[in-house]
Order: sequence, then structure tokens, then C-alpha cells
Amino acid sequence: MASFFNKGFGRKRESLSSDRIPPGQYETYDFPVLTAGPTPRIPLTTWSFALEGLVEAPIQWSWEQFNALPKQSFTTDIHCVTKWSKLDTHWEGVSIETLLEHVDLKPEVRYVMAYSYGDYTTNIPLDDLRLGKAFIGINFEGKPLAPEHGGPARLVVPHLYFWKSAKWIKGLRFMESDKPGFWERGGYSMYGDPWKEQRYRTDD
Ligand SMILES: Nc1nc2c(c(=O)[nH]1)N[C@H]1C(S)=C(S)[C@@H](COP(=O)(O)O)O[C@H]1N2
Ligand SMILES: [Mo]
Repeated sequence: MASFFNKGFGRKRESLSSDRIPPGQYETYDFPVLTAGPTPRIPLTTWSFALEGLVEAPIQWSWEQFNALPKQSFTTDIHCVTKWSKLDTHWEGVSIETLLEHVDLKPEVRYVMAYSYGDYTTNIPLDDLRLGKAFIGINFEGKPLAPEHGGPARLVVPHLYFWKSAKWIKGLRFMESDKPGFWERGGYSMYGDPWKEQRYRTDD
């Protein structure tokens, strides 16, 4: 009887976690670092984060001001286009929805360009950042986010391939039409849905 239950339980757990691994991905337990170029070091005294582009009035926060915004905890799975997925990562940060309470977007806004210290950019549809789907992560697994993973702050958009989660985030630029960011100009998907395996532009 006991062994019957053990087997059943084991199988169930296995299928649960594999249901969360998109096609062509494998599960990893460490946290690989993937950066195009050197890791920027941003002193908190000069760090700032802006919302700009097609907004009635752009806004910029200092580190101190940003940290006074309401934070939330997020548990998410992340999927890198180089085929690793990591389940149940724990973050603390400020949801994009919370940030959007501070600006009036022009009605024509449909897309966002996330831009980083060190010149990395990535494009995301506005709707994919709203309703708690994305956040600016500042703590990871209970500690301040490490510089190689994008600390002091990175965008996290868990439902898209992880290249959309810009490390060392500096701001979001609101746009009317879609434009390719850094990897997208290099041939990666404009959208990057891991469940549809949208890795390259030819998969869109
Ligand atoms: N600023 C910046 N953000 C970035 C990148 C980068 O090179 N620069 N790489 C992207 C890619 S391809 C991935 S898979 C993830 C990797 O995040 P990690 O190094 O924390 O695993 O960050 C994304 N965000
Ligand atoms: Mo990636």
C-alpha cells in the first residue's frame, strides 16, 4: 500500500514540474549568468529609473524614492532562450502596474522599450507588462539582487523568454509602434513566447 502511494506521488510531482517546462527547454537548479558585454556597476547614489516616451509627464525615481514604492513578492518560473528553465524563483519588487499609477500614458501607446545601464534594450507589448504580469525585481531569494543578475534592479517578465527581462534597468520608453531591441535586431523574436517556441524572428 505504502509503495503504491509513493509511486503515485512521485509520478504526480514529476508530471507537475514537467508541465511547467516549455517545449525544447530543460530544468536547471543553478542560475546561469547571460550577459552581452561587461557587468555595469551602478552606485545607488546615482541610480535612477524613468518612465518616458509617450506619457503626459515623464517621471524619474532615485533609489531612495523607488524603494519607498509599495513592493510585492513574486514566485515565478523563468525560461532562457538558450534552453534552461528555472522553476519557483522568489523575487521582491515593484509591479509595473504600480509604476503606471504615476503617469498618464498617451492613448496610442501599445509597446514599450525597456532600456538598461550599458545600452541593452528589449521591446515588449504594453499589455504584457500590465496587470501584475511584470515587475522591477530588486531582491532575489531574500537578498539584494546580485550585480551579475542585474542588480540593483532588473525588469522581470516571466511569461516571455528571459532576454526580455532587462538587467540593470534604467527606464521604460512608451511607444506607439513596435521596434526591435538589442537581441531582436540580431534576429530574435519580436515577442518571445516560450510556449510557442518563438526564439527567432522566423518563429513569429
Ligand atoms: N542589460 C542586459 N539585460 C539582459 C541581458 C544582457 O545582456 N544585458 N541578457 C538577457 C538574457 S539573453 C538573459 S537569458 C537574461 C539572463 O539573466 P541572468 O544572467 O540573470 O540569468 O538576462 C537578459 N537581460
Ligand atoms: Mo537568454
